[in-house]
Amino acid sequence: MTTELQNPFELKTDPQSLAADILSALRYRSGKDPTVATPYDWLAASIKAVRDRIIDQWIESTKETYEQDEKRVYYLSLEFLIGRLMRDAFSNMGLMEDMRAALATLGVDIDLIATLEPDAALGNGGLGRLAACFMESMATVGIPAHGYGIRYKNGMFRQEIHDGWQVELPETWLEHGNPWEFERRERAFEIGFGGSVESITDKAGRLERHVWKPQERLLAVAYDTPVVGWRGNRVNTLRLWSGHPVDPILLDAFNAGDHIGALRESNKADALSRVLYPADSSEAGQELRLRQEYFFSAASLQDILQRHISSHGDLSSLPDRVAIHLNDTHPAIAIPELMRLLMDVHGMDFDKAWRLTRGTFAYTNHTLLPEALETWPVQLFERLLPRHMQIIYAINAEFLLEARATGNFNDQQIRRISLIHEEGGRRVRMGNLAFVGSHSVNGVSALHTDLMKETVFADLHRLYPGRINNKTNGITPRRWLFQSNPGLTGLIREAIGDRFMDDAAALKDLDAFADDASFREKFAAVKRANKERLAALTAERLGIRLDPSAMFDIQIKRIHEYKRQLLNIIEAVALYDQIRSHPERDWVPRVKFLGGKAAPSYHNAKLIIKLANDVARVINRDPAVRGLLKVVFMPNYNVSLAEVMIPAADLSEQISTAGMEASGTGNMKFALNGALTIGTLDGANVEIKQCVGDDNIFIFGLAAEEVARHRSQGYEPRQVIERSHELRQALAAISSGVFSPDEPERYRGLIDGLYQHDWFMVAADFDSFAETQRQVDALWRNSPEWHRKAIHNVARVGWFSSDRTIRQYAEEIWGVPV
Ligand code: 26W
Repeated sequence: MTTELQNPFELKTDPQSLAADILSALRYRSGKDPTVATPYDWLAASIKAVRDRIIDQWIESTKETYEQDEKRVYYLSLEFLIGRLMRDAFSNMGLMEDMRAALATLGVDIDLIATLEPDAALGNGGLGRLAACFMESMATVGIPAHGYGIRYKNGMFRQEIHDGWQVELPETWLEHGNPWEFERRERAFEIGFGGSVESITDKAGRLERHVWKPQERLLAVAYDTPVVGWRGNRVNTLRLWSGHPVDPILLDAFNAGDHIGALRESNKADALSRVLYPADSSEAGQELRLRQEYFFSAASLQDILQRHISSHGDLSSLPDRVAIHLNDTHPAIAIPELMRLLMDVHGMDFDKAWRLTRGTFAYTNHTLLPEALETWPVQLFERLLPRHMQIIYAINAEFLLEARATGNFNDQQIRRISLIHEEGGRRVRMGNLAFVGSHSVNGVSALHTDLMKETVFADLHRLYPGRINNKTNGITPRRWLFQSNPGLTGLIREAIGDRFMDDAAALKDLDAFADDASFREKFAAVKRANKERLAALTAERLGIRLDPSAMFDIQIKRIHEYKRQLLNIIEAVALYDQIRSHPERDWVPRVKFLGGKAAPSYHNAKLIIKLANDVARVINRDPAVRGLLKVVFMPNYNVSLAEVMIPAADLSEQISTAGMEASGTGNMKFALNGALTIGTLDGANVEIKQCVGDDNIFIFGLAAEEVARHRSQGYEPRQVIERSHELRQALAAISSGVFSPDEPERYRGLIDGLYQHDWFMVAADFDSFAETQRQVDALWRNSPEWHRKAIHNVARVGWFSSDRTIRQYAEEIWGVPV
């Protein structure tokens, strides 16, 4: 029997009580009264009023987990791309309307203060955003989970566009404090680096154990943020680590007059959680990055083991009670770290430690791009983490023996699966380490998982068949429909009731309304209103006036050659040329939006941003195409901007070179908000097509196996370009400086690359893309048909809810009941 203690503090949630609590928070926590309160004060007070209600639920959730002795999930990720939290939390707690009313009685507009909340941009792109969607879904479906990451003082950089070029500026998201987080000073763990390894022997001289004596030490201090699930059912914890010095100030040095040297430790510790690496694919091969990876993995493991021991006493039951998930290889160092803790600290032998470790870890791969597969120089590893390097060698010896014993691996194949890459400077392969140290390895779309089996992990898949599995990505409908598109959400509720709000698959009921003319009109009116909102934002930020009745065609994502923003821009140039040459034709008015950040060191990506801006300037000024074509590069693309742009899209551009986008999740967000997709058969596009039906999506271009065949059998882009008049003209214009009269040679190299190798198949796919765009135009002219298809998209993508994805992880990987 459990004794149900009533919470004596239970807080009321009517607008009057909320208003009273907002005033109380303003007065007693910020020391302000309404006459002097700034909008930031109102924001903080509002958050705190709701936060108190969340805490009640938070404590309940934690108690439940302990009492019912449930298996816990730990999601380790170097990135959490959260965005704003206020709307999310208010809406999941069911307090949005009451808070709106409460604030209104105090003369405060909730929508106004909502825009003051900074984005928590602790991630680069898809991988980080997925982690944020997963955190929300784990709380929603009721899984006892913790997210672990780093509390970066500077998250993703702010992008400004100066004269068309990307300029990176630090984003100071903590400037006004962070009312969502709780600092847990007492939750601090020591982290070491460097030093040496001692072997302890018994009296007979037999090796007893190894002891790592690190040379540097610092503290990881926890900061907790509550994560509220839908309808406030469960509240989980996102625990982010911050680096702190063991000795904040070296007094001896200070007293000796070395005032700067005295702060050395402090600065070193601070550096660990200073800034997010802004690279989402190219190798971030710097020492600080490896230090960050170890720092947060080691802190998280100490925390996890401590919690496990306090409730279970002994580590033998670890895999039965704990699932640790590795979001890509960034936390893969946790594998040798757990081995070290089990062997060197808890005295287990290698075999037992290895069994427990493999039973506990699971790994998700998010990319097949060779340059994004992490490897670290053995030398660096030995210097920073000498004991881990020994353990990696031991793991390697063990598993290569296993591979040889099968008789299925020749020397060359053994070299390929080894954890150590031996050619040209020895390096540790983190992907292989994550693979062999986990009981499950998953891809993020059906195609990506198949390609994993056929390419990067082909040999390891042969050795451990059954370990690779697929978990197609998903998105949370709370943020990406309910909060970002209240108009559409309201319309759907009117039509099919509220069931879809708890089960996204129930959106299916909307299918029947696609043939209902009056519903289609209301659907179109919602889209129109969302487009007006985006047009207003564009006017405000860029001074560009847009006609909301034009087709809004949007490509927003990180700038990368494989994502092929260049293909999109070249097609815009070709269209521009066509409109000028044939003004008499019946052109469909279009606004082409682009947005996204380039890694600061990625030259071509930055050049593509400049090209987008150069092309936009010329086209937008040309009276010959006025009202027919506009190009807009939206600066500083982030989660909050996505929330405005996605609901306003008519056409979603998902045009990566087939085989290169692991999944994509923007593709899902657009479809859920009623945009039609133009895309390649890549990533999750393949499964979106299966769900929405072939007639409700525009597919073009080479398939993945055709891309592979082109690459292996020799592909001559020059010949392709010679054959396509439109493409040749567009490339000639860009290459000769039509869009860069101030520096006519600016794009010569970029375009020459297309002639010479065209690795990303821009030329190969151009004609197919352009032709498909004209089919898009044709459909646009038939507005009822367009909206019919758009409604089918909304109705049929419920499967891409991250609740579904998380349930699959829980059942098929973590062994957690849902
Ligand atoms: C070494 C630096 C680095 C940093 C981040 C390498 C690679 C990454 C990530 C794997 C990049 C990423 O965000 N990948 C994206 O993950 C999404 C979620 O699964 C997928 O939808 C995208 O297709 C994939 O590009």
